[in-house]
Amino acid sequence: MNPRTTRLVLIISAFLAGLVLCFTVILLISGRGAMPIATANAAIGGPFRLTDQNRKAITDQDLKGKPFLVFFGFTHCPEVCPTALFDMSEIFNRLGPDADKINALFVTVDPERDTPAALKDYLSSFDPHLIGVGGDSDALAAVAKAYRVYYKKVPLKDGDYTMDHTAIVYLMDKTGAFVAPFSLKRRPEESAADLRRYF
Ligand SMILES: [Cu+2]
Repeated sequence: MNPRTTRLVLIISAFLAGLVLCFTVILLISGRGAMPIATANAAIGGPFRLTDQNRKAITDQDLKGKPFLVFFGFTHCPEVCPTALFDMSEIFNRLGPDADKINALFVTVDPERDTPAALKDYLSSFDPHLIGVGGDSDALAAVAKAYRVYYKKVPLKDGDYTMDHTAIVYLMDKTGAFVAPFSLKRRPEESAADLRRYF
């Protein structure tokens, strides 16, 4: 090959190599975008067996047929939990009679202090659709693991303690499958409209 042909061949090969690289990157990106999310969805939630604020057993099977929200927290929480429960109450208020088409669980990560009676008393300040849920430490550990929730007891100076915990509201569909984290940082009307899509 003369130098000119060699140069041309090199340029064409470089172009083709670039094209292949480009397609590979596109495939990788689209693959990356779709698969891990689907895997993550499948990994959040699942069967559980807990007790509600009226000391009645509640399982994932009881929730089938309606979408539900799940939030983990504790009644002694200074700010995050009461704010989230207040926001959820506002959404239920906007849903009106449709609030019966959805469930919302407040799962305590502090079973030591949050007895069913304590949960019931605490939730009386919020919308009655909120279900307070608890269980022994094993049942709690299992449900927290299923929802990828972190919680930890943190001692305070005065001998008291507080709880660190994940503060994500999970939206689950009527089959119990994870949809997405549910944002409370918007107007309650918007949140209510978003929920109606899953009835
Ligand atoms: Cu909290």
